[in-house]
Amino acid sequence: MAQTAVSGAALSKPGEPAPSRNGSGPALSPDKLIQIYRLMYLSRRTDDREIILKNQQKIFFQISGAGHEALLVAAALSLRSGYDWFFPYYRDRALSLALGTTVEEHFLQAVGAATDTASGGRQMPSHWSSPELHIVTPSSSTATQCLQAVGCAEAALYLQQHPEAAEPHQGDYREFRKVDFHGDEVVYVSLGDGATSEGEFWEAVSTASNLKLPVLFVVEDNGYAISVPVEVNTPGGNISPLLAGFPNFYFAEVDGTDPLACLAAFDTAVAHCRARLGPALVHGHVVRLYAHSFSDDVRLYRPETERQAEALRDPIHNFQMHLLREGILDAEALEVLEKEVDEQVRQAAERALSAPLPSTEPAAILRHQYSEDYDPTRPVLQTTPASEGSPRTMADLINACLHDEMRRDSRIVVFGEDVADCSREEYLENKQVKGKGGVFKLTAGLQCEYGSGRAFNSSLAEAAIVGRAIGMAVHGLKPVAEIQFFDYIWPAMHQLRNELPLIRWRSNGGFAAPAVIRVPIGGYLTGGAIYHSQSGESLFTHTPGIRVVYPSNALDANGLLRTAIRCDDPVLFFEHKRLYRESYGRAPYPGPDYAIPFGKANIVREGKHLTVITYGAIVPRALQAAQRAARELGIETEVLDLRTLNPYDWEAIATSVQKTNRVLVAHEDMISWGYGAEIAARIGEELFDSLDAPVRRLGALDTFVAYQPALEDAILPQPEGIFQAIASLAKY
Ligand SMILES: Cc1ncc(C[n+]2csc(CCOP(=O)(O)OP(=O)(O)O)c2C)c(N)n1
Ligand SMILES: [Mg+2]
Repeated sequence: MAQTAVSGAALSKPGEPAPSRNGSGPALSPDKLIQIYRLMYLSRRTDDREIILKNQQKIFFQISGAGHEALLVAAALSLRSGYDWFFPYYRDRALSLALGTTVEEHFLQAVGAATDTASGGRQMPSHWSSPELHIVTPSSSTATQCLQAVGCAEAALYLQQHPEAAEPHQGDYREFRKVDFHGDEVVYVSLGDGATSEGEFWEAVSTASNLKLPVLFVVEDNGYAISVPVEVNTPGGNISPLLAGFPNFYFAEVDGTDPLACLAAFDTAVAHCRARLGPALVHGHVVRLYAHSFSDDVRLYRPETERQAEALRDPIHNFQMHLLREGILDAEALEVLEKEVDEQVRQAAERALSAPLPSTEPAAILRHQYSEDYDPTRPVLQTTPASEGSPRTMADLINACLHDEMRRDSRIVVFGEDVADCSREEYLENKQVKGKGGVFKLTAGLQCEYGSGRAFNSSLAEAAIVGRAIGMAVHGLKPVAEIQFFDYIWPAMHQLRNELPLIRWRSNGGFAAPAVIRVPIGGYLTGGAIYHSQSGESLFTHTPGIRVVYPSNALDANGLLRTAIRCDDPVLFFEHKRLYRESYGRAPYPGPDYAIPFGKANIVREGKHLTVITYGAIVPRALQAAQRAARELGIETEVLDLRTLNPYDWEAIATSVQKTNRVLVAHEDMISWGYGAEIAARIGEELFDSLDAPVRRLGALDTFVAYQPALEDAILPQPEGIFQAIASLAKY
């Protein structure tokens, strides 16, 4: 049950600044105060040196944390490096340094060195990443990190309740995904005032509140999002009062240029999260002393007067004055400290400038796109089906695979919209209801068997489903999430395009997010219409870093889902809705270890006159057309079911085309820019000498699927059309 809301009562209310340490908190030692100043100054000098390097064209991008230092040093000092988890914003240089990244590492990323520990020259500067320090590789997308932090915090709670899940295991992804958990870790995530307008921020706050997750949100409010002032982004110009209604939170609004006030707020916020009372949000009012980035000219939208007023709030200058005034440092000691830091920064920059650059060999560039440890295409993964009992549908065998794998691997959690049997557990316990288990019933019984902690309903928020899955996977779990319909995958597109497939590559192998996202897809539903019939797989095969699987029958679905779950890469697993309960392609239960390697096509019909390359719901339709072509025209068609679209089985394609010399690539998705375009182009390029006819393609009309069944029939490819294409190709 939700606990009573914890607002900022313990320290401050939204809209009111937290009291400074100077007033109420325990006094900090002089050493601590000097440490704070040193870190703040180090951060500023690192920015200043980067700006010089950018002016000299020795680095290629610069974005500074100038003005944010006090807030971020305080945050870092309240948390535990390498113990808590961090999803920082690009302004968080001071946090990153305070957690233990080195100035040299900052410069190595700025020059794009091979030895850039965060990304090997792949990510811009100020995108820190460190597996040891638990600084999770960031993208440049504003606010995507919030949902990932939420997922990471969910994993922290899950592991607290299921410590056995952390145990190592040989033979699947677990061999390579060590789980590092403590039971009371806190997850830090920060963002700017502008980024709070992103829906993903609100999805994250909402989920963290609802699930009482140990997430510490930090809003670094510098009053601008590039040139857009805060009142344009935030109704009323202040995010704190807008957030105040979320239950379970600890809120604090602080002067983010005062490190001591910040420290007091963070100490309480972190304690709230660590005690598992819920999330916290610290809203710090900071200043952006430089332009948004090096490419921005602040004079175009901020008058001199405003900039001068802001300069008076420079946290470095003001804290320096504080230390002098309080007698913590005298002018001489201050000069010594600053000289030391200046020299440290100068030397670090010099070393970074002579660092080796990354290899430009394609193999080196492509490294870490996928797991180097676990190859899901290995032929040895293929096992023989046990074939127990009577034939069962694709829906049955996917459900059976989920049951088997959850039994075998306690790191698996299943979630999505409506996937639970029943969120109100008491209805199940009192046997008042049977339970739903998915709109297609693919997840039926999982909650009843494995508990509500392992199979549960998400909120209706697709970005959150995928973003949370990423955060869980980063912290070692194996999320098997569901997007209810492919047609509604789009809110998650940001996470699916810019995040999930990139975690490993952009961190140069430092992090991985081997989540499985199951997605019912496709049409032929008679009345499915525009929003329950969509295809669009090529949008995802065009995104490197994510495996794309698309089975056409029950046995393949079972074996491929098992490989998807056991492998160490993120997988998009498409399930054709029309095939779920089709009589075509049913199979007996193949046993709990049946698996099929990725990238291995299946010849579902042998033939010598031409080849049809296809997948999904076109497989049974192509078979129907091939049988008719044999019967009526004596044409023997070979039908190749690709089964996985990334990777795909080029060897099988080449072998078949070299045998038949004629090829039709057929799919359900629209013809233009579809998956077949790539396959056809490659055949034209590499197998031209084997062809006796132009490569043909067949797909849906270039439009969405209409509701009226006659229109649906006319829009989607039908066996008749495939038959005609076969006949004309054979004649060519
Ligand atoms: C999703 C997304 N949209 C747009 C951008 C381009 N962009 C980069 S930073 C930025 C402004 C961010 O402002 P704020 O969140 O206030 O952070 P600040 O830069 O002020 O620290 C924008 C629009 C982006 N990186 N990501
Ligand atoms: Mg801002």
